[in-house]
Amino acid sequence: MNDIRDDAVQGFRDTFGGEPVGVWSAPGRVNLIGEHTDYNEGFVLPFAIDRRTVVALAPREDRVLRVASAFADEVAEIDLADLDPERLHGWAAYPLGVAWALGRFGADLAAVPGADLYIDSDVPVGAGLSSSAAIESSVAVALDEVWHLGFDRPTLAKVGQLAENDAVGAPTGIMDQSASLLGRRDHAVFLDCRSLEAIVTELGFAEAGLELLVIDTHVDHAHATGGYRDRREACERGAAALGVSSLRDLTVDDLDRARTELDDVTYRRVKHVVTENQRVLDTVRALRDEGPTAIGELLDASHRSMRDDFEISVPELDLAVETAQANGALGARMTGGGFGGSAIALIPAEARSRLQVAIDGAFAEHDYGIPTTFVVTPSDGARRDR
Ligand code: GAF
Repeated sequence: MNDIRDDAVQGFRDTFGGEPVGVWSAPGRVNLIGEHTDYNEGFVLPFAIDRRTVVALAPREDRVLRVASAFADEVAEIDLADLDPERLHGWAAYPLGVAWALGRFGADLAAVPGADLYIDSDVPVGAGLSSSAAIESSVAVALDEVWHLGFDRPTLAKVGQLAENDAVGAPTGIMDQSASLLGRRDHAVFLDCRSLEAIVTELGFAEAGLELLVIDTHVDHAHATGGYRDRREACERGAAALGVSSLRDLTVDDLDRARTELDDVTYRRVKHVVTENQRVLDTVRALRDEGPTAIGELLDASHRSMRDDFEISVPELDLAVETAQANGALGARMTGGGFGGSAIALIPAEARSRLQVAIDGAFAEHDYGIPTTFVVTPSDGARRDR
């Protein structure tokens, strides 16, 4: 099998000539639980996966940034002095947006050299596994090092988020970049999105004979527009109507009052976030006290909440979840922003092939496109590889 780092180096040579000075990489993520809680200053529990985006980079003599990738035909080029969200378009807005955002966080972009970057990735795009955060995080650690900036990981996560919000135009939270930068092998990142305190939490899937199966439905999702933005606005509306600065300030004990004070739709959006925060805390406690076999029902409840209250699931995700649950999964839920993308199922390792057959069969029966199913393992976050 090809090593994606070799591919990136070869791509660099073919595109720019010469050799990169180094290769950096950052993973995609799966969110185990805690959905649409990050921008409500709540709790999330994602983990970095064994699919990575790789950046081969060399500084230049001049002040030009050039980015090329295996998944785009053109080489994007811009002078460092011209970096501005207005001028960044297409996929290049992710890496170049990071360069711009580093400047917004205090890097002196007038004092750094230009660079050539070649990007390759085996994080599936559009699967809800944060291929975008993987680009942002890999570019962030690479530029941070070659430009001698010395930002810590939580700051680089904010840099990636700013690039995504302002250069790409997607109003997303801090979860994905945090998972990609802070992930650790066999661990999840328990993040308090208000304080940004992160605790790496042992998962112990392998010791318990479990695997985490991803079911990529291939239903397209996009965060820049539509439902994601709408849900975020509903949460802000709900918080304002209930007199709190964010939904983080509410607990399940506040839901009776919320029901009487909010319209039905806003109430259900609020209810999802408030109960989901509690489920994250319960999952962390269950992992610690009983191990991963104890978290299945929490995953199932999270999915029901997203399907019925937050209304961000789609029939294909529901089918993936139900089929997994009916065929031996301990628990299953959609993961990520919703409206498409992937579901995850926590399964006994020996059930994997039976489950894959069952899922393919169910999708064929419904005339849905056959999903891609694969196992992911909790992996290390962004790093320099060479
Ligand atoms: C997307 C966003 F990028 C995250 O910030 C988060 O809000 C997630 O959807 C939903 O939990 O991945």
